[in-house]
Amino acid sequence: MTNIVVLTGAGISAESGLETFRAEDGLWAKHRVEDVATPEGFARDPRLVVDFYNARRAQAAQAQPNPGHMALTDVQNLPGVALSVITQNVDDLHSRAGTDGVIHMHGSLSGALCGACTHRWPAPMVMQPGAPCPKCHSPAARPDIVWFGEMPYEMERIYELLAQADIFAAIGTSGNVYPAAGFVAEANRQGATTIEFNLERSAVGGQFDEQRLGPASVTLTAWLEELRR
Ligand code: BJW
Repeated sequence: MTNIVVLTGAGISAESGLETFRAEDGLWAKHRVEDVATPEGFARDPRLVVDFYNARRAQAAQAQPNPGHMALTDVQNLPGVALSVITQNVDDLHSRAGTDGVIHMHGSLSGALCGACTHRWPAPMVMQPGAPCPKCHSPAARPDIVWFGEMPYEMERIYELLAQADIFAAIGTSGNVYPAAGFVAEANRQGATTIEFNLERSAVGGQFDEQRLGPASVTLTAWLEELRR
């Protein structure tokens, strides 16, 4: 059995029409990260933050999985392969492409989280700031998203997967945000072969054994064919 662990970022969903963060015309060119992706920003102006995620939830619901997402599902279904997908993305395009067991380390647009008691429940399409938690009734509903300064989800499980990986692949991520940007170093340390799929070399690109440059829809489809042989 070949254990493959994949880390995906905004680039894999770009061909589905969803904006990346750090492109010249990306999300961080239009919104101040301190305002919309930190707990302090949410405390200052919950309406601004909730509206930002309401708009992105609506966009993600309109988007469709692309051949890059599909190729990963096909890799997961190959005999002799165990594929785990860790995504930094908050859209649900991997699951809608049929990939199982996706780890959403930065949370999900489909979730709501109580800032008071940490209860989680499915988010409505349009969240309201100050909505009550269904469990503790505090007016503390927020999007279930991991903001800067907060601990990403399932870190213990992720490091267990990296320790068992024969191949680690990072797809469509700029390597600017930690701890995800540190996974390649950990996979190298554990002896995995490391491959980067991106339009260009990322900030941590020099740490990978191999680079596959081009749109993920093309490079992942080619990788699938290679693994099939
Ligand atoms: C294509 C393509 C195509 C385009 N095909 N490719 C100093 C040093 C080290 C760390 C830190 C530090 N100071 C602070 C930190 C920690 C901080 C951090 O990393 N900051 C950096 C900015 C330096 N990290 C955190 O705070 C994290 N938590 C943490 O560390 O907890 C530990 C802790 C907690 C408390 C106390 C002490 C310790 C949390 C990080 C949360 C990130 N959240 C965001 C927003 C929320 C989610 C959302 O709104 O969607 O997550 S930020 C944003 O960046 C989002 C993304 O998931 C994340 C990564 O972005 P990604 O996916 O890489 O997108 P882009 O746009 O950057 O890149 C797209 C790539 O695709 C590009 O390379 C393109 O070329 C490529 N591409 N089309 C293939 N068709």
